Amino acid sequence: MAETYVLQPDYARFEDLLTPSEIAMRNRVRSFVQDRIQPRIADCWESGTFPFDIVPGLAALGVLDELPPVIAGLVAFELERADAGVRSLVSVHGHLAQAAIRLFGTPDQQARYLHRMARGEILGAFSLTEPLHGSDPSGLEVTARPVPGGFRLDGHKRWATNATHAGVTVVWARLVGGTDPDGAKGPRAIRGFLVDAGTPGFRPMAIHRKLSFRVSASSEIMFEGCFVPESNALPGAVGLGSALKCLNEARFGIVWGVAGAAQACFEEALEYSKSREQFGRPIGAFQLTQGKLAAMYGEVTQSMLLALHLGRLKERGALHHTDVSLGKMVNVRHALNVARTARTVLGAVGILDSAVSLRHAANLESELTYEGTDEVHQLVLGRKLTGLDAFRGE
Ligand code: TGC
Repeated sequence: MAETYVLQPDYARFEDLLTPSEIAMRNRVRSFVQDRIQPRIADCWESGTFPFDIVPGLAALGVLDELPPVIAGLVAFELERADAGVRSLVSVHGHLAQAAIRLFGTPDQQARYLHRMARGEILGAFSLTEPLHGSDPSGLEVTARPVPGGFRLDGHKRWATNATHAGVTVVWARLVGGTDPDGAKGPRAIRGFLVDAGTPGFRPMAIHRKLSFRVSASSEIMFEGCFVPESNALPGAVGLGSALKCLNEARFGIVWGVAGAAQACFEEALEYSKSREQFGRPIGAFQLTQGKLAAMYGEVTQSMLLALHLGRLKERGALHHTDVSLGKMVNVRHALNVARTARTVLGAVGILDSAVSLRHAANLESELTYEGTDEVHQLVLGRKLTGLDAFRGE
């Protein structure tokens, strides 16, 4: 009789495409996630809280500092295998807040913030979205009015991850008044500012009762006469394009992160299909289940390969923001398919918090929407393919 053997999924020998140092970093992060995060993630989800005591451990791993693109991607992948909220904390801190300071800050600002952020002494947040301005941030209404020595910020922001716990928040506001010819209406009127925790008139508040991203400090922020000194205005952060440059970095992290979530769901379903018996056989022996497993395996593998390809382009400085839109749109769709399918393999067990797939599916519903909705990325690609702008009908 032929020997029966089971191959571990190797995702088209994905690991062969990584360097030894990339594999070493991935393994270190995977161990940390398995030991320090996985055992408590269901409780964090249930209580709707982020386990902030892991931040020093994340800093010790080096993941709160700038990393080469593929390593940063692998880190996002491993963190989101645990939960998108964990990956988001690191993405917002690094890809958005640190990136803004690195790209647009003065040497003094970089010296004041970046080292402390890399060591996890302070967290970063990033605040662009407002209650009335999500997909179209060009209309944002939070104002920055020049006053002696700096600016006064007023208005209302929403959906800023980490803001309730951040030492510094990068805030995008509309310059009004003053003598600056770019003020108020011009395309260069949107500016970036660094707002320190505890600044009078800066009031971040937690958003509660979420059905997704429960392990994430989603925040709303009120600005009421919030004084920001001139030394905290980011001189290079001029115009919406500056904010969008930072979003590219975060979207790149999502391309990788959601592939990690998809892999976690697929592997959960695969294991379960081998042990769960119905009609006298493991459910993995049924053709319908094998069809689901094969389809999930294909989607996970495609996602990983696309993420890696974009990462290698980024290393060469050849990644265009429309490539990131492609990756974000495709990989979130794959991951949602995989998470939902995995839940069907798990049956009723799949609705308990001891299983991961439905939690990932709930998070992926947010990821379909944030950092550019699926629809925004479709239209970015449509504009690239046709040369016609569906956003503004020009
Ligand atoms: P558009 O005319 O296309 O562009 C204005 C300027 O920006 C440039 N640009 C980009 N640059 C870098 N990366 C990108 N992805 C870019 N997209 C556009 C563009 O070249 C232009 O530059 P310039 O020099 O010619 O002026 O702008 P538009 O107003 O037509 O809008 C285009 C659109 C819809 C694609 C853009 O507005 C968009 O991406 N909207 C989605 C916004 C979004 O993703 N929001 C989510 C933010 S997440 C959040 O706020 C929470 S923070 C994260 C957290 O805490 O979880």
